[in-house]
Parts: sequence; C-alpha cells; structure tokens
Amino acid sequence: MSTRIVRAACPHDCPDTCALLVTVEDGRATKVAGDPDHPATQGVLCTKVSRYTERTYHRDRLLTPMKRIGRKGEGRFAPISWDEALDTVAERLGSIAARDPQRIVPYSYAGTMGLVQGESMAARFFHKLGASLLDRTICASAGATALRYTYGASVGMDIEFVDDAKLIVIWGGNPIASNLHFWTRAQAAKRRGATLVAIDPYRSLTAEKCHRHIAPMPGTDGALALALIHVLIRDDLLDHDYIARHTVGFDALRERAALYPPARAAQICGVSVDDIEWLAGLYGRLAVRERQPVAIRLNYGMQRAHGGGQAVRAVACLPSLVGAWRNAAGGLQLSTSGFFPIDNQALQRPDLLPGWPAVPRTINMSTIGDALLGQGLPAGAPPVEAIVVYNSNPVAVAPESAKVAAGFAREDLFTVVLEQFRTDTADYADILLPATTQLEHVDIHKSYGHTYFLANNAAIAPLGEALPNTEIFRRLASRMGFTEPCFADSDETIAAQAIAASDARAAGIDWDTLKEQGWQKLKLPAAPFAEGGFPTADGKCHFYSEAMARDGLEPLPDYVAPYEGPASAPELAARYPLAMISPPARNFLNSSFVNVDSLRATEGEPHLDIHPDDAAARGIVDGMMVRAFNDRGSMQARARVTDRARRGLVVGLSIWWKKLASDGKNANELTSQRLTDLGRAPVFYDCLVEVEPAPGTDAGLGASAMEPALP
Ligand SMILES: Nc1nc2c(c(=O)[nH]1)N[C@H]1C(S)=C(S)[C@@H](COP(=O)(O)OP(=O)(O)OC[C@H]3O[C@@H](n4cnc5c(=O)[nH]c(N)nc54)[C@H](O)[C@@H]3O)O[C@H]1N2
Ligand SMILES: Nc1nc2c(c(=O)[nH]1)N[C@H]1C(S)=C(S)[C@@H](COP(=O)(O)OP(=O)(O)OC[C@H]3O[C@@H](n4cnc5c(=O)[nH]c(N)nc54)[C@H](O)[C@@H]3O)O[C@H]1N2
Ligand code: SF4
Ligand SMILES: [Mo]
Repeated sequence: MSTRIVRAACPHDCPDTCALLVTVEDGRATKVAGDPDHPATQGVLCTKVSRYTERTYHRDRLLTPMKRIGRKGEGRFAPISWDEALDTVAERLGSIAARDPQRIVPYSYAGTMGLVQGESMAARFFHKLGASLLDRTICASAGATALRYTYGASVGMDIEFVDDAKLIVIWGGNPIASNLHFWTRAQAAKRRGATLVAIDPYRSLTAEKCHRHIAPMPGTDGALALALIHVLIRDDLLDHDYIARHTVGFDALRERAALYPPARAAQICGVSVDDIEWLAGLYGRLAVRERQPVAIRLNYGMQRAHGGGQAVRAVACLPSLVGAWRNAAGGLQLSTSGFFPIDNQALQRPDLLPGWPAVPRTINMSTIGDALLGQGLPAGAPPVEAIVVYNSNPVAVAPESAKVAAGFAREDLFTVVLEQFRTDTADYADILLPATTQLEHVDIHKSYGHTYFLANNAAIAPLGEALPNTEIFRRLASRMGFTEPCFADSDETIAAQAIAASDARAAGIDWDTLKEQGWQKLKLPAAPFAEGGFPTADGKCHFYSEAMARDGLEPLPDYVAPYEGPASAPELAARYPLAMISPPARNFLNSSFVNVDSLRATEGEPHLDIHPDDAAARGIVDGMMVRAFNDRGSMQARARVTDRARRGLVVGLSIWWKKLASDGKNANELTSQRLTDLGRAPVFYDCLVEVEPAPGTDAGLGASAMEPALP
C-alpha cells in the first residue's frame, strides 16, 4: 500500500482558511486533518471539513455531464458526453453573443475561495466573450466599502496576537460556528483575564460563553456604536495624540456623536443605558488610561441590514479614537483580505473585454431574481438570455427566493451550472457540468481572517468525468475560438500569476515554495497601524470622508434605520411584528454540506427560535411546526421556544437546501432584494415576519411538547 500526505488548503468561505494535510492511500483520500505546524490552523479543523472525504466521495457527486430532460427545477437529467455538453454550450453562448454578449451573465461566488478555481480562467472567458459583469455583493461589500472609505482597504489587526488582549468585543459574529480558530484564541485571552463581550440580537453559542451579552435589535448597531463614541468623547476617554496625528474629521465626528446620547441609542437598539455606559467605559479606560490592548472582532451579522455600511463605519472609528492600534493585540479586524498582494489583472484579464477600458453592463448578484425577471433593469436593457453558474447556489442563497426560482424557471433562459452536487440551482440547469472538489484540483488561497498564502495541491485524481472549473472554461474557450495564450495557461501557471511578486509584503513568497511548504506568511509588522499608515491616500483614518462626500454619500458615520422596522415602516411592522434573522448554522457552510448526512443529522431540521412571550402570544409551544410568513413568501420550521431569541426576534439558522426541507422552502423565501446603504449588498437580516402554528401539520402536538414533563 502506498500512503502519501498532501499539503492542501480549505476552500470554504470561512475566515480561518485552514492548512490541510490530506492522507492518500492507494490513490484514495482517507483523512483530512489540520496542519499542526500552521500557526492559524494549529492542527484543528471544524466538524464540517474533518468530514471532507464524506463530501468528496458522496454517493450523489455529479460524475458526468448531463442535459435536462424534465421541467426546469424538476431535476431530471440524462448523461451526455463532454463533447456534446461543451458543443451545446459553445453553440448557444456563441449565437447569443453574436447578437449581444451582454445577454449572457456569469453567476459565481465563494463555493471555493481559490483564486484559480474562482475568478481566473472563468473571468478571462467571460471578459473575452463580452458578457455582462457580475457585481459580487452577496456577502461582504457593505463592510468592505465602509472600510475602504475609513481605512483605505480591508485591513485590520492580526488575530494571532489577540491572546494578549484585555477586552475582546465580538460584534455581529458567532465564531464558535464560523471563525473557530479565532474563538480558540479568544478563550486563551479569557483564561489570561480578558473580558469577552458579544453584541448580537441572539444568544448564539458564542454569546452565551462571553462575560456579557448585549442584544440590540437587528440593524441598529450604528446607533449603538455612535453612543459608544458619544461616551468616549463625553468622558474624555480618547487618545488625543493618535487622533491628532492619524485621523481626519474628529470635530465633525464629535458633532455627529453628540446626537446619540446613550438614552437615545438604548431606545433605538432596545438595550439598556447601562450596557452602553459599561462597554464604553471599559473600552476607553483599558485602552486610554491603562494602555491595555482592546480588540474588536467585527463580523457580518450587523452588515445585513439597510444601514450595514454606515454601522461598520461607526464601529471602525472606535479603535482610532482610543489609539487601540498602537498594540499588536488591539485594534479591529473585519477582514484581512486587503493585505494580500494579488495580481487580479493577470488572473482575470479585464483587458480582454471587447471595448476595454469601456466595460459592459453590470448585474448585481444580490438582485438576480429581479434581473432574471427583467425587473429593475434600465428601460430598453437587453434581457438576460443565458446564465452560467459556478461556485454558487443562488436558488437557495439569494434573497427573495420565489423570484429567483421564477427567474431560473424561464423557458427562454439558457442555464449552465458547474457543480459538484445536484443543488437547488442545479435542478434548473439545461446543461449540468460535473466539477472537481478541492482534493482533485490545484489552487492558491489568500484568507480574510489571517495573513498566510496557502497552496492546495491536488491529492487525488478527479472522480468520474469531473473537471476543474478552469479546465471547463479552457475547453469552452477553445471551442469558441479564443486563441490568446492565456487560455492555455495551466492551473499551476495561474497559481503563480496570482501573487503580485513586486509587492514587499510578498517578499520570498512564490508558488514553487508555497506548494512545497503549504503556507507562507505575508511580511507585515505585528502592529501595522501603531503609527497610522493606513492604506488611505494620506495614511489616516477618515472619520469624515471627503471621498464619500464626493461620491454623494453621507460623509460621517451615521445610523440608518432598518427598512423593515417600527420606525421606518410602522404599517408593515403592525402586520409583521417579528424581526427575522437567518445566520449560519454551525454544521453547514452557507448551503454547502447540507447534503452531507452526518452534518444534516446534527442540525436536524429547519428550526425557528422564538422568545417564550412571543410564542405564548401566538399559541406556539416548543417543538410545534410553525409557519413564518410575510408578503414575499413563507417557510415552515420546527419552533424552539427559547429566550436565546430576544423578544421581537425570530432566528432560523441557515442555509437549508430547499428540497431538503419539509415544505421545499428556506429562509430566503422571506428576505427582500433591497440593498444596503453602502456596497449594494443584500439585507438578509432586515426582514419582518409573522409566525403562526403551521396549518395542517402536527400543530399543537409538537414532538417535544408531547414529551412527559420532567419531575
Ligand atoms: N459554520 C459556518 N461557518 C461559516 C459560514 C457558515 O454558513 N457556517 N458562513 C461563512 C460566511 S460566507 C460568512 S460571510 C461568515 C459569516 O460570519 P459571521 O458574520 O461571523 O456569521 P455568524 O457567525 O453567523 O455571526 C453572525 C451573528 O450576527 C448576529 N446578527 C444578526 N443580525 C445582527 C445585527 O443586526 N447586529 C449584530 N450585532 N449582530 C447580528 C447573528 O445572530 C449571528 O450570531 O461565516 C463564514 N463561516
Ligand atoms: N438567508 C440567508 N441567506 C444568505 C446568507 C445568510 O446568512 N442568510 N448568507 C449569505 C452569504 S454571507 C453568502 S457568502 C452567500 C453564499 O452563497 P454561495 O457562495 O452560493 O455559497 P454556497 O451556498 O456554499 O454554494 C456554493 C456552491 O459552490 C459549489 N462548489 C464548491 N466548490 C466548487 C468548485 O470548485 N467548482 C464548482 N463549479 N462548484 C463548486 C458547492 O457545491 C456549492 O453548491 O449566501 C448568502 N445567503
Ligand atoms: S471551514 Fe473554516 S474552520 Fe473549517 S476547515 Fe475550513 S477554514 Fe477551517
Ligand atoms: Mo459570506
């Protein structure tokens, strides 16, 4: 028997980007483990990826190209050859492109975060074709835009130092589920005396383990952050030297924060004045009076509402006000992705666009339902006639799902899906193409939670007839007659092209070393912003942003109320009084892994957490099947009556495959296609609903309700 250990990288959309060691015995991957030597991974993987072989060798892997033989969405397919599949796709795309290539839309996100299997060969292909561009906004663009205006890029503190922090504020994140390796460090800090605070409307797995949990209503974080700023200024808990030398617009920020005394914010957010006074006092005292490291781990939960961008702006001001950046264990981290010197030009080749530097129209992925239905496009805009989906599952993950599904069901839409599994989206494909998993292809990875480049070597041969995304687009390019040399680049060549080697941060990092060693850390100082030096034009933190004023945006951090709430929409709130959020479930990765039996068994079935008072008012008991609904749609779930959900809030952990839910629906039936204040991002957690016992089910006889009472 031959046994090899292959160095690889976790491809999933997770800030931890773990370094993997894959055991291969006689050509079969038998074990996926964390690299014990990689400082970010520390030999530990989450439950999901420890089960990666279960996913790779899953009985439902797509192993041959297929064409649709049933109705769209029905999921009936017949196998065809690669030649027939690629000829069909090339012929259809070619004839549409001959009329207007903008009628073709690529749709992709972070099914793999790899730079090679993500936007490299695929981007080259769509650029050369002249297809519509895709605005990839579905996850991070509200916060990324806010950080760009405030600090110049998505940069922040290095989590590897957070063990030394004295206060860690976990704001809108549930790291036990979604950022495990940060949580390990936060616990180390806790053991060394740090105070942990969670700011989250829901008592998540993480919030319950923090010293204090502050639970604002969803989408109100901007007001909370401005009140913290208010108290820091009122009590002179400020690093005047840092403010003077490394920030812009303090006086204007002071005026803005004056509008948010704690009492006002407490009322907007539904928290106590004491919560605000306590947190601001502790944060300011530790940082300014005691010069101790204070860290904020800012995440995505708070970005998924109307004011998500400005809320990030407001939170991002805090570390500069108290000089927290002076310490390696202090500051703020939302994302580290802006540190990586990536040569996107080389990877994606926008210069191949027919009219470059003029660009085709852009379709926002977050409003794909409307786009496919021809709604919200400018008058006279060409309809979408073809969509090519890879690395994404829009029918499950995009908002206002009824419209997304209706769009994909259009008979006159030509749909190609590159997938590993027959997802909710794959069911709508005209041509379904089998893609390799991470164990079967080569890739290079950056991270948004640490500062290492990682290599992913292929551990095993592709299963069945599956091909890497790159090879599928390479073959399509050849059939379309694209002859530029870049269409012949191998995956390893592309991996090498990804690193902008001229950048000092990449000193000593190259593909050959990387694939040998598995990972290499960027060259960065421990406390990169101890003396300012942010990647803005002037190196300063912009409390007031000239650039925002120029772009027609509110230049100061602000509180923007949720679209759907009693303040902005009282009539709607009267009909749908409960705010619904649908954050990640621990055992799924967005909609990936929902089809892995062992992980789905742990999650059980779709649940809806509801506060005992809200449940009682609706005749809902624990374990009852309930129906959440609003004007956009409905979904069924098993009620969990629990004060984990604060009053007025319901929580449906996500993202379920629709076809694996009892009613064929998931949380995105309820979410809207409205967009955030900055970054054109979706507002998944800005969503009012009503909940009732599900008609015609076991209402009133819920499983746990029938259990005998314990003595
Ligand atoms: N296990 C697992 N890990 C994942 C994912 C997954 O699906 N499963 N998804 C990955 C992806 S794509 C991403 S973007 C990241 C997401 O990473 P995070 O943003 O850290 O996501 P969560 O861990 O769910 O944390 C979001 C928390 O925000 C809370 N929240 C919701 N609305 C608000 C609000 O208005 N204000 C505040 N303060 N909190 C709010 C939710 O209750 C939830 O506990 O995780 C990644 N990691
Ligand atoms: N209600 C609600 N909706 C949400 C969210 C939420 O919190 N609540 N979160 C949002 C967020 S943060 C995000 S990032 C999006 C995520 O949305 P997506 O990026 O669509 O993520 P997944 O659902 O994991 O789907 C990724 C798909 O890519 C496939 N895939 C993986 N690797 C490859 C590959 O190499 N080749 C090909 N061809 N396919 C591959 C996987 O099999 C999987 O089906 O969802 C968003 N939707
Ligand atoms: S999903 Fe995240 S925690 Fe799990 S192995 Fe991948 S990078 Fe690590
Ligand atoms: Mo995401």
